[in-house]
Amino acid sequence: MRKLFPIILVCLLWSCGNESKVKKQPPKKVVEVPAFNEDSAYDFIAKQVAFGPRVPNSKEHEACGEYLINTLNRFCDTVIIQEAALTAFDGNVLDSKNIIASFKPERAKRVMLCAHWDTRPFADQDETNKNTPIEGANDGGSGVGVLLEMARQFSIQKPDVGVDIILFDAEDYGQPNESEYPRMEHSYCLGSQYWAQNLHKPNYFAKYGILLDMVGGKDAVFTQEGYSVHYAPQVLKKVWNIAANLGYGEQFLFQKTNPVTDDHLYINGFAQGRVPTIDIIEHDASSKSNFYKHWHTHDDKLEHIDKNTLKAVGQTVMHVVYNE
Ligand code: AHN
Ligand code: ZN
Repeated sequence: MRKLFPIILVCLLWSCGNESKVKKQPPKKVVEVPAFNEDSAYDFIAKQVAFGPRVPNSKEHEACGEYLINTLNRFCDTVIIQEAALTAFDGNVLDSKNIIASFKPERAKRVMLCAHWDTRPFADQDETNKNTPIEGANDGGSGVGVLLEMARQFSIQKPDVGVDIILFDAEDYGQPNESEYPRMEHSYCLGSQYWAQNLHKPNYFAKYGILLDMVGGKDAVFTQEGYSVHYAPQVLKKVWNIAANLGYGEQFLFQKTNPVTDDHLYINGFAQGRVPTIDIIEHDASSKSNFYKHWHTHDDKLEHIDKNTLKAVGQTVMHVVYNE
């Protein structure tokens, strides 16, 4: 005991010293995060699907665009429409609209949340009717549905940080693998490519961005996609840790997978990474594309949308935003 006493004394003093160090730090504010409503998100997807396929230059696309603008105008402080005529791989000139809806547009500290709202004009991954457009409940509808529900929540309780919700157009008019046209590089993501070269505000800046793509599949899992790991590792860690803390560790896997050419690639590529952006996109190791199993087929339908997946993604991203 006589030998141990000085050691115990040193330990006690050391732990007291540590405690006072901890006390000196400002108390971390606790933010009440509202509950993301997956029924509402689902309804926002159903509403889009009801317009029919949202293929650029179609009347369904036009009508859905008008609905999205009106809805975001109800929830957000400002909505900017970025119109562009974009030439696709087949020579068609697509009348496209990037829809940019903001909360606290004057705030310097901001985050960017995005998805694409157009749907694919072909079902080139299907066995039949490869040349007719898909419904795009998951591919197009789900990301937008989750973001509209988040906008509704933000309108009820405003986050401290400024938020920009960007719905990109002309993402999914990319050249099919079997195509008679000459190969065109960068044929996907035309809307986000345009935005990256023509920012909706000069010198636009956000602390980081989160892209949602195919976030409504049943039993979907989200892995750490290659470009997200490369361009925005800290953002990825933050989001995946929050998901795990909320109990969504089964959906958000700490596993790195191959890079995917998606809107975030072009966002990350502009102006030396002004907005480091991750992609939350389903990874299905058992499908041959490694995407959602109904990807670019006529089975990408509302009936395969799962509210549990919408909830996991929506609640996680809401936690990220409200704690910023
Ligand atoms: C490619 O197919 C090259 N990239 C996937 C981007 C995408 C299409 N996401 C949804 N649809
Ligand atoms: Zn697609």
